[in-house]
Parts: sequence; structure tokens; C-alpha cells
Amino acid sequence: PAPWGPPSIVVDAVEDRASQLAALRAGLFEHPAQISPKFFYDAQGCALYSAICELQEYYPTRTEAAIFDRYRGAIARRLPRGAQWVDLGCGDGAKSWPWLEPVGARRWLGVDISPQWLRISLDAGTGRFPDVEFVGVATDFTKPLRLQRVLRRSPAPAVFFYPGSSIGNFTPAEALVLLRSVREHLGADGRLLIGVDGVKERHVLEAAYDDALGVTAAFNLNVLRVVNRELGADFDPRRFAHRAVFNPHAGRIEMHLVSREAQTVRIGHDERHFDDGEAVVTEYSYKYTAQSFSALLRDAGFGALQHWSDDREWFHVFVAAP
Ligand code: AVI
Repeated sequence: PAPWGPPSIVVDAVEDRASQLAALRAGLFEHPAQISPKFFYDAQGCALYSAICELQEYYPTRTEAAIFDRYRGAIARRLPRGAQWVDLGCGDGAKSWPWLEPVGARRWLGVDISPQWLRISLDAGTGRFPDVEFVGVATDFTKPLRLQRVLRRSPAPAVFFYPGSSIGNFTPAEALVLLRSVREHLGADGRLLIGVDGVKERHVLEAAYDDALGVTAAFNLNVLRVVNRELGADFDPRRFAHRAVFNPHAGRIEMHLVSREAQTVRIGHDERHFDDGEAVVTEYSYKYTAQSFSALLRDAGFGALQHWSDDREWFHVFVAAP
């Protein structure tokens, strides 16, 4: 048996469920109303997001995967050997597995808000890599990261892996806070490997977030079911419409749920009126050029940067050193 025993899940209750739900409720009474995208990912939302990643229109997943496949050797040479591989928002862990051998990883740390995802990824990883120690950390990393203790259990340098342009779901100011916090977790030898979606033509971006099959629409509308369940609300998804628009000034896709009519929705013991055409903001997905993302990494205190892109420069992968 492995000397470290079965994989453990460390639950870091940085913010309890009650305060997350209080924030969700408060957001719905703002003008414009807003719902944090972290609420998309219940079991149904995770399944829909997996389906999005397979869509013809949703290029980020496959473009990033092609960059990783093409440059894996070169990228791995920029990363420390024998690392602890920290997968931020690991989901099922599948994006990590092709890296563990090339970097000779000793330890895999999956970080995710969902303990269900952690169980799935830990089961998948331990079956596949018997020589790697597996740890899951259940935490909400929209709050400051606190992984120092679990990282200190091993002397190995850390590689933080943050693929999929998930950084784009934070505003640049929030992204800066997260990147700074990652940087503070890296010793001198640690690295960040991160993928970020590029700025490109409006029609390509908007199709990726408003696909012909309506999968992204279902993903967006599903958050209303999450809200109903969590807050005892009675949103009717049929009375809202999905909208995704590129805002070129802010450099982001904006996803909204637009009220199809004037309506009053019950939220727990209260009521919220929506005008016809009133929008609930559900997600921003920021797009960066290689230059603008380099600047953000430098602001966060990173020094040496390398980057790789696909030929169309639709997606960028960075290795950043402290
Ligand atoms: C998870 N995140 C990077 C996705 C994105 O592209 O911003 C979420 C998503 N929203 C709609 N489609 C995909």
C-alpha cells in the first residue's frame, strides 16, 4: 500500500454555506440583480458545462488542449520536477492527468468547491497513478487561498495549474487578488501554469456563449433552479431568456437572464419584481491579449513569463515564475 494511505479530503470551511446563500440572496435584490457564476455548478450544471466543452462553437477547451498537446514537452521543461501539482477547480481532474508523468509529480492536490467533484477526481487519479499522493481540498477560492498548511506537508515545489480560462470569470481586480495569492503560495521554485482565452472577433465569441443547440442557454437558465432550491424561490426558467453579448470596452462576454415579461418572483419570504426586459447578470468571461494578461501577471508580482498560443492566437497558455 502507498505510504501515505488513502486519499484525504481536507474541508476548509472558509465561508459557511449560510453566508454564501445570504450573498446570493442579496445579489438578487440589487439593481441590476446578479448571481455569482459559482452557483452554476450543481450536478445538472456540471453535466451541462461538460456538454458545452464538446460544442462545435465552444473553442476554448479544445484550443487549449491542442496547445497543451503540442507544447507539453517544452512547457514541462519550464516546471520543477517532482512537484506537488495543485489543480485549482479540478472538476473530474482529467486536465491534470497528462501532466503528472512529464513533470514527475509526487503529489496531486485537487482544489474545488464541490466535495463531489473531489471524490470523483481522487478516485480517478489514485486508480491511475499509484505512486502519487492524492489530496483533495474543498474550498471556495473566490475567497483568499489558504493552502500553506497542506502544501508544507511536503518539501516538493508547487505547480499551480489553472486551465480553461476560469481566471476570466473573475473581474481583472478580483483576478489580481487571486493571482497574488497564488504567487504568495509559491516558494522560489514554484510555478503557475495558466490558460486564458484571447480577444477575438465578436461573432466567434458570441457564438461560443450562445450556441445553436441551446446548451449554454440551458446552463445559464439552470442557475434559476439552483436558486429555487437553495433560497426557496419560485423562478420559472421559461419566463427568462438567455443572452450573451461581447462588451468590447470591458473586454468581456456578459451572460444575462432577461425577464421575458413583467413578473414578481418569490424569494423565501420576500418578493422581487422584474420589469419586462430586465436582466440578471450571471457571468462575465473576460478575454485577454497575450500582452494584457502578461501585464496582469506582472502586476500580481510574477517575474519571468513564458507563453504559448495556437496559430490563430485564440488562446494563451502561460508559465509564470515568482
Ligand atoms: C468556466 N468558464 C471558464 C467558462 C467560460 O467560458 O467563461 C464558463 C462558461 N460559461 C458559458 N460557457 C462556458
